Amino acid sequence: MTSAKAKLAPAAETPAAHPSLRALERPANLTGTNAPAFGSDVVADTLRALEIPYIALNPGASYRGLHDSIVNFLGNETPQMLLCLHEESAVAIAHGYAKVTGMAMAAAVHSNVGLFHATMAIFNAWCDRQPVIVLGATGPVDAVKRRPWIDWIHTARDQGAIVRNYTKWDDQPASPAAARESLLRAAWIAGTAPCGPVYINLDAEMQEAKLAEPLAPIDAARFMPHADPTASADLIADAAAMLKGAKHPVILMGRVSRSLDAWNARVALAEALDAKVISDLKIACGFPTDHPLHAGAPASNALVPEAIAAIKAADVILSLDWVDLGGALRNALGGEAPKAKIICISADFHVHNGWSMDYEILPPVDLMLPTAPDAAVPQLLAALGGSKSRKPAAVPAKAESYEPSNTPIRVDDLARSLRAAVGEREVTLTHLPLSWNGATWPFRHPLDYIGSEGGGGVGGGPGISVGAALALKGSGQLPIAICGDGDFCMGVTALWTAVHYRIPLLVVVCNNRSFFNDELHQERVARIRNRPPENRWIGQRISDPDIDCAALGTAQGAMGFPPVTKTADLMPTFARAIAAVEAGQVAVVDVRVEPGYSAVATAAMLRGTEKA
Ligand SMILES: Cc1ncc(C[n+]2csc(CCOP(=O)(O)OP(=O)(O)O)c2C)c(N)n1
Ligand SMILES: [Mg+2]
Repeated sequence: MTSAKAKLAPAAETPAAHPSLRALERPANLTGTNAPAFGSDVVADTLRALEIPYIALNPGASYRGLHDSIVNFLGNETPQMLLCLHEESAVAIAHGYAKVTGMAMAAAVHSNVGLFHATMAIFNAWCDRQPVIVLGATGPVDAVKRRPWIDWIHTARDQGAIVRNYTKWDDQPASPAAARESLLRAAWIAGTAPCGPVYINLDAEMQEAKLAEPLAPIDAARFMPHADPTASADLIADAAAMLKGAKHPVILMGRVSRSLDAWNARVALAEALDAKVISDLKIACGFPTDHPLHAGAPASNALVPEAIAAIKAADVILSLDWVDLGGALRNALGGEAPKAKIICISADFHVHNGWSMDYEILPPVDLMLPTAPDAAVPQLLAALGGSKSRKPAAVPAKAESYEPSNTPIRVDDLARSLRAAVGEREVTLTHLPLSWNGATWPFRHPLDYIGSEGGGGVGGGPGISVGAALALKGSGQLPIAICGDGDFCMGVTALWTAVHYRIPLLVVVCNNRSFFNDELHQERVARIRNRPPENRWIGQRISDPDIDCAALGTAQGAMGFPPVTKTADLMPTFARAIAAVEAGQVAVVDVRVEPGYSAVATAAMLRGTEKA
């Protein structure tokens, strides 16, 4: 199991520490002081001790002390600043970085107002159980030190309250020594499973005051004890015995790491058990989706019929930290209690609270292993006597051939053309739109797909993708974000940060000129009420004028490819865009798709309206 300590790998060893990026925005005429002289120097020094590679930020006077310390005391290195045009993208970038690396980088947001902007992205990271260290500021807390007006409106009694319900921990340290301890604790808590965002609010006065005396040095690594949850040998043995006796076992593939070893262990476990495996596009891929044991396609907003049939037939269900186990059972079985015995591997309950219902339905569980799948799967495999020698499954060719035509574009055409254009390249899908059909793009490696935004907050796609692309820079992996037009328009300015810091990324806008998901909701309500469903588009369509998404990309400095309206034009456009990304650019392709979701997803959203 990875310890919180191991997750804090030196910046130089992370894929993000790319020399071309580090060469940017070098401060001039540094005085070369190496001892912290101000409160904020201590904060900066601690970020360095934690080997935080980047701090994505939008600036503000509340943390001008820290800003100065990072630039002029640290020399803008470890952490290096990544300027963002919106706090939501600053946090989303840190979130995307964590999704790929499993490690926290920092984001800094100004006072209460910057934090207000950051909230949705913090919520997304919270629901996605990803570590992010959010720094903020307030004050001066001492009222006599405040400037008139602005310092007063930007000081709040309990600023952490804005995000306390969807962070793992928050603090407002009152001295440099307390700030150092606070940062160490924050990094440790954020990086200990179940991971999540943390928030530290730094008093402006504390940052700007001269240090009265130097702080005694500390060894940051000693404050990061390994604390990930583990399961006892007895529980592992009980689970192995239940699985061994199963005739129709099913594995629900939930939150797991991006480790290839852990991926291989899950494949070995499924093969040893001959278990059907079910996965979901809400979460990063955890198992090859075209493996013969994978039941149908991964779920988009609904389980596919093969997955439902597998759950119905199951005698033992093993949930590997599946998001919403109770919901999956209800989807498959209606209200019926499952006949299958349920083994749940999850430590998620440690972060459940009374405010956010992201803990979902309370599921029936016959055996609980309160740990993370990455730790338990190899133990289970060993208890089962290792992997079964099984004829390896025939692996289909990487790219299927696809014959385009002159017809309007459906989302499946976009997927097939993009896959064909990508060919043999190693690709990471950093985001997928709600309209995606999981059958169109198989996942065969843990970096093939990093999952959704977590909290269902539309607008997270571009920022998360920039953060993921930052983590992948220089790795040889081609990052591709496929965003709905609604998602893209809300988060597009994150692309400026990617262009500015030379972070290559391909963004494909799946542009149906609508907040289409909600058209289906309006259709549902109209049908139930016996009202005209044809009005579903009003208040939903983003047309007249259509948004020029390529131009929005160009405005951020990206290479914009004007609207593609025919399937025949998709592949050549994607080929040019991929070439641009491989040359180091950010490319945006605006694909005008026909509104519509897959048959399974549409049926799920309109279910129950047939008789009206
Ligand atoms: C911040 C936020 N606002 C609104 C919603 C409600 N919502 C859910 S899906 C959706 C439509 C998103 O549009 P787009 O990204 O274009 O995807 P499409 O549904 O068209 O495929 C909306 C508005 C949300 N989930 N999050
Ligand atoms: Mg749309």
